[in-house]
Amino acid sequence: MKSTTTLSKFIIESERNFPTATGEFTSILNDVAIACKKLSDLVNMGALAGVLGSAESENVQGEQQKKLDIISNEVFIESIEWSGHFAGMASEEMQDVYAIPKEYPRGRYLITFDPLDGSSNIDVNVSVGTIFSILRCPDDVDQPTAEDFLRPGTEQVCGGYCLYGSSTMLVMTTGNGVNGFTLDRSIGEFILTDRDMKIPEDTREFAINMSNMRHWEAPMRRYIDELVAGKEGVRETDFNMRWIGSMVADVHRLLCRGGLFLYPMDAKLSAQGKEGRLRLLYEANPMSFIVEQAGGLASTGRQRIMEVEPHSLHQRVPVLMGSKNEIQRLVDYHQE
Ligand code: P6P
Repeated sequence: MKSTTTLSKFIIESERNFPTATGEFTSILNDVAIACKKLSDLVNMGALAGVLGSAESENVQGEQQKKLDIISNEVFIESIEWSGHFAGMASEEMQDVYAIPKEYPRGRYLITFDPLDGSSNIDVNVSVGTIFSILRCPDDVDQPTAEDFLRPGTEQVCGGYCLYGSSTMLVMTTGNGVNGFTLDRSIGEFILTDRDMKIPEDTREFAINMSNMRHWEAPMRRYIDELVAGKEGVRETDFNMRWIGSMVADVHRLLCRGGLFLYPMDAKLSAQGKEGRLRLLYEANPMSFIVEQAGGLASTGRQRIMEVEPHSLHQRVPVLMGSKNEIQRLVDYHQE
């Protein structure tokens, strides 16, 4: 019988390549995986679990919260706060840093997460996901503040997401490539199914919310106009468009077959005083880590996303990521 590689086996075998590894990362990723399994179950139960619909409340972003937004935030925290691996957490659903309760030991890591990204899709049964990013906590810090989380994406030790789609997939990187694990519900384990994922350098598929077109900056307008012009235009080939409205699903697609995920800056966002649509710490950075490790590029249009120096916990950035040669062309347009 073909041997299957569980997430635990994969991490333990990977850690053997690092003599100084303490095995702590194995335990951390297992705890995150347990949280994702619980969320997968809740999402897949949907209405049957009585978890759909609005929570009649707003999050720190001023966005309508779904019941599942709040529940998934609680599930994620409860699954990992006791482990002794983390010194603090930050979530899209919470204004401030979450301090580890006194009854639990503190650890050497910080985690930021969006517990249920794309939750506006949950009521219409479209794929949603969890995104997480892990940093080392500064050695001399016992009670981390927001300041301790404001580190560029290049300092991440792990970036990952769990996609609750037709199957539940956990995809992550620790800086040595990207690997995907599919949840085998019969044994409750994530099994390695996509080893060393690579993004094709070229693509004919892009994902963007076209309804914002009139608000885009000129370089973005030019780039998308050229794609839409297809064979009759300067690109002399046709392109295809997809937009699920769930970052985890749209990014997973480009990771599997190439493509672009684009949420550029636009005049509507700047009129609202926002620096972009998507959040840097727990959406753009972990996804950029994954995309770059898979051979793609991730840019704001003006700089590498992972080199943005954060100034606040919930700050937003423009996000242009995916197949290397297309993102490079788009960045070149922004530099002209
Ligand atoms: P729009 C979901 O709310 C999200 O944060 C991402 O997952 C998704 O890509 C984007 O917003 C969708 O934005 O403007 O199309 O609703």
